[in-house]
Amino acid sequence: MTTVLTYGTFDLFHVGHVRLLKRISEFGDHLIVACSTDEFNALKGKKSIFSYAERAEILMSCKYVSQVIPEENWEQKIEDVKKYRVDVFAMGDDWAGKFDFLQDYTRVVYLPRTEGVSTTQVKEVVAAIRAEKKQQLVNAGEHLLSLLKEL
Ligand code: C2G
Repeated sequence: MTTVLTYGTFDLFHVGHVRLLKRISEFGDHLIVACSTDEFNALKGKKSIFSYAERAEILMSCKYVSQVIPEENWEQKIEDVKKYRVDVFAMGDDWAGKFDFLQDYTRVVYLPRTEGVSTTQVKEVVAAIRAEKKQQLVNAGEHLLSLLKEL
């Protein structure tokens, strides 16, 4: 069995995440995703929309993923590589070079990110839609008030 390991928050699961998991799953036959816990996200300065349990459930529903474990700190990677007998550690290339220290323990691969999509962008689109809907309600309310004044 060839085991691949990756780490991430994977909030608002999108096609960038899917394409990364698909590509790294092709390096082996057992892909482990270390999903950032809510507590670790806070350390990363991130607040995810979905909880750790929900993000882990979504990841497990992905056909490329064999196993999900919690990512609780920055320091667990060497231990995880040893514990799970990892053959390939892979991340998107926004992390290129950051985990080269793992080369003493396993193969390290960085793959190109999928451009044009990110969890932050999804949040911004949702926020824009909500703002537009709110403005529509305000406009409708003002229109109603003007009609009432004419009565
Ligand atoms: N990713 C990608 N393309 C995107 C967005 C993300 O390939 N459009 C990749 C990232 O490069 C990363 C993985 O998907 O390898 C997960 O991304 P995030 O959920 O943003 O995870 P991140 O905050 O980078 O956490 O210890 C490592 C950290 O936990 C990584």
